[in-house]
Amino acid sequence: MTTIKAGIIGTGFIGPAHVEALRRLGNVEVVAVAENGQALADAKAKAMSIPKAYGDYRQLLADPEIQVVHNCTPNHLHFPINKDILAAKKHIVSEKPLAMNSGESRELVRLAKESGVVHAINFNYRYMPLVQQAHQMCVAAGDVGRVLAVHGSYLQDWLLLETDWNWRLMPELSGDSRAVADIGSHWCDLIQFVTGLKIVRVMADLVTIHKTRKRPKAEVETYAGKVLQPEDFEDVPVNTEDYGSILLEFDSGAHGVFTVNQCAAGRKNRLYYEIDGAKCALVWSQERPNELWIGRREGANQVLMKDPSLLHPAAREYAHYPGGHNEAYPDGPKNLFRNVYGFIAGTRPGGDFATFVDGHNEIAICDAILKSSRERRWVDVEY
Ligand code: NAI
Ligand code: SOE
Repeated sequence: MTTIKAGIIGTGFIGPAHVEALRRLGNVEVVAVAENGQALADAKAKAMSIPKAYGDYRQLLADPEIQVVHNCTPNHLHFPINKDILAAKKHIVSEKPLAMNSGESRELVRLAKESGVVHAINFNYRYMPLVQQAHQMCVAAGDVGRVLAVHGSYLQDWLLLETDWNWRLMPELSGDSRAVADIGSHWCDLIQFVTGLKIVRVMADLVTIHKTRKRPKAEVETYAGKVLQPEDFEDVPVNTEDYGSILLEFDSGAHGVFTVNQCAAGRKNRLYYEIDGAKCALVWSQERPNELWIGRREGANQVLMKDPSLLHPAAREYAHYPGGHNEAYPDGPKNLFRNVYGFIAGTRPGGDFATFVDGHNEIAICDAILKSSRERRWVDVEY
């Protein structure tokens, strides 16, 4: 088996998750990381036993050994760095959201098509076994029947307190939308993937719960282990949404609604959807990823536990362990990267991973949601 060489730009939370997932594939070697400065790059490369460390991502792009580059930097760097990766003619896996607005993401789709490289975006939740099963039940097998309505939510509590702080609270780094762009992006991508339907119109109500937050005056890392005092903070106005509820219309005429909230106590990473079909309903929650609830009118409801022997054949290859041996968050990116690198290696046909087109589609929805919230009316999505 030929080994494919990869480089990772950005090694905060998600960068190391990419490294770990790639290492589990067996045919990929992560040969370099790039960080914001040489000292950080050296420290992260050493911690992960990665041979090369670059203090500027452009050095990584100039490295002829590297075939695939993963962009795991904060949102404002997705557009410029993705552009440079494409110009360097490297295959690319970008973190979401693809860019800061649909003008940028449209441009990236154009450049990706021109460059001829393989392009993918980490909508990781698509690749969990029971999400694939739900997709098969809705789209391929016809088990669910016509989708009548959809609802769901993506709830977290890590920004519940006014003292919670992160770069995602700064629009210049994160974008004009926060909760919708950060987690609503996953929900919209997932519901469209599972149902095979496209969101065409939205009506949004976005709310900033904490209009002012208390930002630590020094880098949060430097406070590790220290109990913060009132004088350690400064008041900062916040303009992006903590909470949003969005009515949806799909291209089939079906309607739906979802809520995002990053101030929902006790909910850690609860991506949840419920699909009401003409034949049955499906419910899946990211916090209980090994269970798929199937609701029926004419018979008993069921909970399908993840077990490869019980899944549709096309979903089975996303489940790597027998029933009762649970698979979860880290397995989503691993399955995605298997599909992407398999396509690059010529061992898979492609068509089974989210691309920059999906990344752009999600941003077009996000732009429409922002417009709808500003203008207090239904808005068509302009893809
Ligand atoms: P983070 O803040 O933990 O990490 C970002 C890293 O990028 C930091 O190590 C920072 O030093 C580095 N960086 C900043 N400027 C850089 C530059 N010029 N060159 C190289 N590195 C640079 O952020 P986190 O949580 O890892 O998020 C990164 C991105 O990944 C975000 O866009 C986020 O939306 C996405 N994400 C996606 C997830 C998923 O499930 N698909 C999960 C978490 C994050
Ligand atoms: C923070 O809200 C975050 O890490 C997002 O950025 C990810 O995309 C999501 O998967 C988990 O939560």
